[in-house]
Amino acid sequence: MIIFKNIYLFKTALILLFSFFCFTQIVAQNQEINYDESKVPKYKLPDPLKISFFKKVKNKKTWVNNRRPEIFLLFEKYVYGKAPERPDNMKFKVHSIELNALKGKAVRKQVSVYFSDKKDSPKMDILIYLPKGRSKPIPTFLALNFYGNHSIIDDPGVIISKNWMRNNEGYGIVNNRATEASRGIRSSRWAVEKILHRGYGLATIYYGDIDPDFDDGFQNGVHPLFYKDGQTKPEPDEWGSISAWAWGLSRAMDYFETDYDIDHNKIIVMGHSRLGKTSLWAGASDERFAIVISNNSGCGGAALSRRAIGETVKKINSSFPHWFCDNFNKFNDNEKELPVDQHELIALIAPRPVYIASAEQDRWADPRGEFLSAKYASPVYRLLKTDGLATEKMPELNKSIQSTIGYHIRSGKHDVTDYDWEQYLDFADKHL
Ligand code: GTR
Repeated sequence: MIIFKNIYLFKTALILLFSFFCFTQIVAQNQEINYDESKVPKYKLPDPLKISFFKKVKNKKTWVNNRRPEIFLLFEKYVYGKAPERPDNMKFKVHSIELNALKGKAVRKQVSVYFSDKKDSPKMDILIYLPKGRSKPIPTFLALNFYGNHSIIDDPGVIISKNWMRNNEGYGIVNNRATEASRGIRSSRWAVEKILHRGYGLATIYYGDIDPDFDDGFQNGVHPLFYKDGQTKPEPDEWGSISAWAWGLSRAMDYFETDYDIDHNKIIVMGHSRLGKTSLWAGASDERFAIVISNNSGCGGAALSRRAIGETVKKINSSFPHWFCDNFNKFNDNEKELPVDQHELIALIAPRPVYIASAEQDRWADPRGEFLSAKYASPVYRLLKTDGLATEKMPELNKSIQSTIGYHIRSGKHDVTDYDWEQYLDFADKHL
């Protein structure tokens, strides 16, 4: 009886001890997240226009031939990871063309891109809407989506994605698969009619077609296609999921180059949140994209890493170990050692127009850090004879800056709204 009692007490003590340990861990984790501007560590950003300690980049030639490649390689090696070239045996298949989609307002195409010629090759499906009755190739927005092509609009003609998807009962996603109930569930984020009405096309791809967004040690998605003999996961400087999603955007661009209805010289790559990080990396790594748009991209996107406010490098690497390359872990709680910061990612897009959008309540993404990246990329844009960002101070809410680096901070939360799309359409009108 005494022994029984002691074991019982021992167990209770263990449970209490364990609960206390978990509690302190949670408190410690929450304390790590800083939202207080006065607690941002003192930081010094790498200068995109300094080639070494002594040498300044003074002209376009040195930027293009020396400094830009240097910065690009650093991002590739330490942040996103190196992606392979376009596969030689890639195939496109146009499945359907509907000339009277959306009550006769649009042409709808659905195209598959097969990443290899193997029978069970991974593929991605591109859904394309183009305004009707245009005689010239159409400038087109390209954006990845989170819940399948069928989720962006309630159009019964869109093929329902069959791939793995994060469960979400409210969105009709059951057992990690989309259902009929998923049609149009994300339509509030896609101003399809507005885009078409303004004379632009819209192309979208489910990002999970390229790499499903969970950490499986890179066994699914496109990664295994490129493993060398005996390789089972990417090397520390090879592509994580963001780099793979960006690579997929470039493969869509390969298709656009073959489609005469689409103006492949006027492709605007846009993305929200993790897909905003992706659109920036796509724009930096593939200069065929004419305009790049980042909507609320935050840490690892437009926000400066060294500010360590809201989401930090350590936090993002522990929540999403598959997004960046393994080398990025070296900078957990150690942002000052990063050989680059995110203003240089924006600079890699120069002189092409880039638009960065923040949301007031999206403090996790550090709106101020997103603005500062735009600002500190400006010297490179100016060196390349554009106006860069035409303001020194963060603009007031809902006021769009439409210089070659565009920026706004909208009221409201982490989201994509019609207001955001209206600014992007004006920006495209102005700069294309
Ligand atoms: C969050 C993540 C952010 C952002 C966001 C999203 O959980 O911390 O970096 O990417 O997800 O993509 O919706």
